[in-house]
Amino acid sequence: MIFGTFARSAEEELVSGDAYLIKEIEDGWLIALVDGLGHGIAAREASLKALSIIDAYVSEYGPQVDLRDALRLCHNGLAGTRGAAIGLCHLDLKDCIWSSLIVGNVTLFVFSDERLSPIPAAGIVGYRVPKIVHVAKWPYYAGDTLVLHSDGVKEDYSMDFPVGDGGVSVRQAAELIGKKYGVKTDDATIIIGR
Ligand SMILES: [Mn+2]
Repeated sequence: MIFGTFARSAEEELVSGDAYLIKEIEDGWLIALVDGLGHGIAAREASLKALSIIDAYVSEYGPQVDLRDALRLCHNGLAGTRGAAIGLCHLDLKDCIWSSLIVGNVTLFVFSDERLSPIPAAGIVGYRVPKIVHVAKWPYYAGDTLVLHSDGVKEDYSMDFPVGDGGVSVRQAAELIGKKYGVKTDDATIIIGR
């Protein structure tokens, strides 16, 4: 997989309350996007804390990651912070399976044969998350394109340009969408992988 990203803070802020991680692990990838509640320094504090928890967990477990365990660790670790929306995605290239878990306003979709978009669970990591959070799983096919973005990027767009072979690069695609659909009043982050 090759990834492209676009990230910028809300117009009136110097730092972004969004944070992301794209980590190559044995036989796959772990991609995480965290949107700390609100924006500014307190939001950034929450998102960076979540990110360091996820990074440490994934570094330890590698391909054996359990997204529910990662969520539980974040939920406990974020107590006392603003809290955050979190999107976690694991691509297992050995068994060719995507897994994802999302709590709050983070959007994930994968362009495969069709457009797949797992439904996020309601909640704020650090405050309240449902007892059981669904982990979506579906097959990976070579050429699948992943798009993961925070709610600072408007959802009402279609990806009306080709990515990859003969089209724009994932980096260009992330920048195009981020600039065109980014909301000025919120931190905007988008990750595209293919
Ligand atoms: Mn946001």
